[in-house]
Amino acid sequence: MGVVNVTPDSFSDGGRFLGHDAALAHARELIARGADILDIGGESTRPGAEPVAEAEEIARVVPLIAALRAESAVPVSIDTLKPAVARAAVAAGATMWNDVAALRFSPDAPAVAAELGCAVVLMHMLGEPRTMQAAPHYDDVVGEVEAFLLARAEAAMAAGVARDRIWLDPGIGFGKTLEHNLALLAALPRFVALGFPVLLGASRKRFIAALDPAAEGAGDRLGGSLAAALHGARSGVAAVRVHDVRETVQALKVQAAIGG
Ligand code: HH2
Repeated sequence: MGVVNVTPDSFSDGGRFLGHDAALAHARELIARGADILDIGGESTRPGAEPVAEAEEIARVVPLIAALRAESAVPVSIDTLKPAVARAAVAAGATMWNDVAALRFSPDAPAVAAELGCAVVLMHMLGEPRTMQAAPHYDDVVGEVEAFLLARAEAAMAAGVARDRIWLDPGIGFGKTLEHNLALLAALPRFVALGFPVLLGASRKRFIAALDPAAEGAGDRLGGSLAAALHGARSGVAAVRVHDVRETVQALKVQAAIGG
């Protein structure tokens, strides 16, 4: 799963059009480099990121999804907290809702997921993005994340989401210390054993810099990202959410060929 962010505010002169064109070019590149799924997001979930209004988020992601649908069969996932954005994205051709709030952001989220009938990624996050990294605490991080994910899967199914549409994600970096992230990574086989496809998002995350303080910025975390992706694949995860698609595909091919 290749990450495509549509964030026009990251360009000096702003403007939705620049964001759209750059994101479309990036998406095409990720497809050419071997992505099996594209995860498109119009709102950053980084701690301290500015919230984006619903209409603005829709205006960012829908034209991109529609443009991709017109030229490619690659499945598209919409990375959003908001049911209205998921609805608009699915109408434009997305087939997966990646919700880092696991359908908790709004009360109608589970019912909307059921109605849309798309695949749904339920990710664990402690609290909300603004505060999640403020002294996260667990007595048993693996047990608590597992219980949370199973409870969210139950809530989704109770609202009518089909069991075979549900994916789980332990949420690396979302309200976790280095030790929590490492414990969750080590426990991936336990999450896989729950019987739902597991998505792992470890690419370029800060825990890599914590283990390698010499790393210079998020772009200098490729080695750690590849190590995590290979570990995820060996643990049986169904997909890895990554920025460096070409390098990850190559690493996974070599590991698979060796038979590890
Ligand atoms: N991580 C980010 C965003 N969405 N979704 C899932 N299911 N799992 C993840 O681990 C995950 C996710 C990280 O987001 P952000 O820090 O905003 O950066 P980017 O979108 O560039 O990865």
